[in-house]
Amino acid sequence: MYCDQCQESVKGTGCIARGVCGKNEVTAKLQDTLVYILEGLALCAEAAGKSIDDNVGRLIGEGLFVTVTNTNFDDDAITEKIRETIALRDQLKTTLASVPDHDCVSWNGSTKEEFVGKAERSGIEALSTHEDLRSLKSLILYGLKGLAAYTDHAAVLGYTDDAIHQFYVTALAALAKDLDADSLLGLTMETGNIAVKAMALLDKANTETYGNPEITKVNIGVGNRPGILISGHDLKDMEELLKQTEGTDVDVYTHCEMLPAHYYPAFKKYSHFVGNYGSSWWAQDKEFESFNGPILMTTNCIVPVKESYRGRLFTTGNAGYEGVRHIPAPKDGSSKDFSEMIKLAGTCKPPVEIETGEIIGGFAHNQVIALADKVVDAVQSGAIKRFVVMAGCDGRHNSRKYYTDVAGQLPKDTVILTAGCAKYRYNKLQLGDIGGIPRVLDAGQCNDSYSLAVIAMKLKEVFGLDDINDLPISYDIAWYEQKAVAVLLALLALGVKGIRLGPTLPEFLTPNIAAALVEKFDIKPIDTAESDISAMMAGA
Ligand code: SF4
Ligand code: SF3
Repeated sequence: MYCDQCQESVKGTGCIARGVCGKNEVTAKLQDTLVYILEGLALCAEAAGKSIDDNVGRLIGEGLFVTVTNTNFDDDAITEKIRETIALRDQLKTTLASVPDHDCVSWNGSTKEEFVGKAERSGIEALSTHEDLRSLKSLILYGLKGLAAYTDHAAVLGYTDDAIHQFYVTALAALAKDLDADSLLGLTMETGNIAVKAMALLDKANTETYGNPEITKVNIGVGNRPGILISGHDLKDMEELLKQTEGTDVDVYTHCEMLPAHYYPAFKKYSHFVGNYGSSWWAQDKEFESFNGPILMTTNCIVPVKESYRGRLFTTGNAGYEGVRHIPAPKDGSSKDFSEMIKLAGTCKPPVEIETGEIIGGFAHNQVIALADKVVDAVQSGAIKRFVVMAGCDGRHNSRKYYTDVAGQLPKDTVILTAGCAKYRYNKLQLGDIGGIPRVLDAGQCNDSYSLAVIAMKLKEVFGLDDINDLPISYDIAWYEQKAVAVLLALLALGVKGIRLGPTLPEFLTPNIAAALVEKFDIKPIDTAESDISAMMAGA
C-alpha cells in the first residue's frame, strides 16, 4: 500500500505498511482500485459526450467519499462499490462508438483478491512517473474526494448540481491522462471553484431543510437517562434519529462534527436532544467507552474500534467498519431503521459525566449578517482589531497545541471565526466577548467554512473594499483529511491570500508544487504561536 492523503501520513514515506489511521493494506488497496475504476467510468462518460445522470453522479460521489480518511474500513462494502462501478462503466461502454483505450476502462475483475492485486498498478504512484505531476494530480484527487463528500450530503437531502457531477467526470478522467503541469494547475483551481459550489449547495440543502443556524448554548453535561451518541456530518441521519427516539426513554447526544446540529431550528424542538458529549474525533476511543450507550457514525472520522464499545457501535451511509453493524438506507427512500440501536440503548447505563457547562455556537452567515451592524460598529470603533479564521480539522498530534496557544494568546480585541472539528482545540477556553460578541464564533461543520467566506464577502461589501484581502482577517487553517483540502482550494479560488496552513504542509506536495502555491497564493507554514500572532496582528 501507499497512502499520503492525510496530515498524519508517515513523514517522508507516506503510510506503506499500515495507516496511522488504522487502515490496513487490503483496505488501502481496495480504495485505490475503486478510484482507478472510477477513472475508467469517467473516461467512458467523457467519451459519451453528454451529461451524466444524477444516479451516475451520486455513485461516483459515494465512491470517492468511501475513500476519505477514516470513513470506511469495511472491505466487503468497498469490494461491492468496485463491482457496482465496473458494472456501470461496462454498461456505458456498450453505448460508445469508440471506447477509450486505457487499462482503467478495459481491466476487469470480480473478486476481492483481484481488486487487491490490481492496486499494485493503480494506486497513487501510478498517477504519473513525474513526481510534480503526481503531486498535482494528488491535490486534485484529494480536493475532489472532499467536495464529493459535501455533495453527497446535499444529495441525501435531494439537492444536486449537474456542474459538480460533470466535474467529477472531467477531474477523474484527467487523472488517467498524461497532462502537463499548466493543465493540472488549471484543474486544481477549478477543483477549488467546484468546492465552493459544493459547499454552497450543501449550505442551501441544510438551511432550506432545517432552517438557518441560530446562536445556541449547547449543554456539555449529561442527563440521567440512557443515550445514543451520533457523530459525523450527516444531518438527515440526525433528523431521523431524533424523530425515532422522540417519546422513548432514550436521549440523544452529539459527538465531534455533529455538534452544529444543535444550532438548527428544526432540531431545537426535541427535548430529548440533550447536548454534546466529549470532544474531537480522535478522543472517541475513551469517550465512546464512557458514553455507555449506542453510537452512530454517519461519516468520518472512525478510529480503530475498541472491544469495549464495538457491540454498541453502528455505522450508516458511506461509513463502514468490519465487524460493526451497518444501518443501510432503504432503497425506496423511506427512513432508516434505528430501532435496533434504540432498543439496545434502553438496556444501557446513562453516560458518565465527563464535563459540565455550555458552549456557544451557531454563527453561520445568516446569523452573523443579522448582527452585521454590531460587528461593523465594533470594527469601526476599534473594539475588534482583527478576525482570525481558524477553521478546519483537528488531529492527534501534540503539535496541534499550537492552535490552543494561538486562541489563548491572541489579543483580547480579536475574534476567532471557526468551523470544523479544529474548534475543539479552543472552544472550551473562556475567551470572553467583545461588547456581547463572543470571541469564538463557531459557524458549524467544516463545510460551513463556506459561511465564513460569505461573511468575509459581506464585510468586504459593507466596508466598500475591492479586495477580500484588504479586510482585517487572517487565515490560520488546520487540516487533516481531504475535506480540508477542498476547503483550502475553495478559499484559494475565492481569492484569499496569505493563508497559514498547519500543523504541517501536505506530504503529497513536492517542494516544487509547494513553492508554486507559496508564490501564487502566499501560503505559509505555521511557526510558533507567538510569532504567528504578531505577524497576523501586523496583517502579514
Ligand atoms: Fe496514512 Fe492518512 Fe492514508 Fe491513513 S489516510 S493510510 S493515516 S495517509
Ligand atoms: Fe473533522 Fe474528521 Fe476534518 Fe469535518 S471529523 S473536519 S477531521
